[in-house]
Amino acid sequence: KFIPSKKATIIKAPFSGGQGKGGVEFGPEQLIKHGLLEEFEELGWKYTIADPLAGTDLIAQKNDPTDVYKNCKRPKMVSECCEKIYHAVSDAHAKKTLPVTIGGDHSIGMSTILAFSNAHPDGGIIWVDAHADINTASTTDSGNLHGCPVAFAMGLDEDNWPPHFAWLKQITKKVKPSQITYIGLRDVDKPEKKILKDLGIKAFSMYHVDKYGIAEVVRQAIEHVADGGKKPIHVSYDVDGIDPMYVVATGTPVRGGLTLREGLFLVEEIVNTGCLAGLDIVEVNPSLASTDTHVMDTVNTGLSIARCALGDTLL
Ligand code: HAR
Ligand code: MN
Ligand code: MN
Ligand code: MN
Repeated sequence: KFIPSKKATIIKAPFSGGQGKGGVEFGPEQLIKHGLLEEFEELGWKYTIADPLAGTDLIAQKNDPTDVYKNCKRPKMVSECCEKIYHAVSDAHAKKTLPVTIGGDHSIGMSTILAFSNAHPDGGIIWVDAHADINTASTTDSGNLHGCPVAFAMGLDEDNWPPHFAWLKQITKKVKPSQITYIGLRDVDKPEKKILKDLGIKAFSMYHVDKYGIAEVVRQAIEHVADGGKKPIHVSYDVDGIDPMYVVATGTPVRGGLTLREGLFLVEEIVNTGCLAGLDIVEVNPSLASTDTHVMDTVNTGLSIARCALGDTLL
């Protein structure tokens, strides 16, 4: 409904500055190596590829010891790269294509959901994750900005932002708390719980998935953010939302997550509304598994999410 023809822009975001571990920058090339582009072709999608971080010296920036601000790690790197990704995703929306942003760590979610909500001010965001990623620049304990993208996109605690985020401050239309909901939460920091409560953000944790079942949870999520399927939907998919038994190769695994089928079913249901208008697949880190089988389990999970999002059905 919101993507008039099957046209996509694949945005490569080989970014790892939002957290400390190496390897997540290889997510895009691994997904492409193992068949991402062929999925688009087989399912009848036309695509172009954007590479907004090409030419950026990501290694030097990641290792720059001076890039800190209070507790925040690498704010300059995160800000500069996220600005580039924001523009690439905004371009994809302007061309009426489906932006599919391939991470990289989840800090880039600040860019994708801001670009989405500026392109679709009435749209809704479903954030699939073990984590809420809504720490502010002040509440983050780890200092890893991949734990903060939702807070940045909402403009929370702007007064304490590292100065590098001037471009983001200038974007006046921020993501509204009523525009987003979560599925899969099970590791939420204490200050994040307070933010979710204070702002009245609707969140479906693993408790809700167990209690009501994934079908009811995703129905309620679509109801909440997209009027039951009348408004555009962006899915920001952190693969650690799915249980580590399926997704080993990710930076911050938390047991007790979605089964593989629950994780795919929710995408299928969102696609069935015809409202999918943006997708991120993040936190695939091929360096964090001890066997090739485990790497491929994780890469294949990312590929399956994409396949579901592109409308693959057996019947
Ligand atoms: N809440 C923790 C922090 O702020 C962990 C955040 C972690 N990780 C992610 N994002 N993979 O979902 O550091
Ligand atoms: Mn995340
Ligand atoms: Mn996570
Ligand atoms: Mn700019």
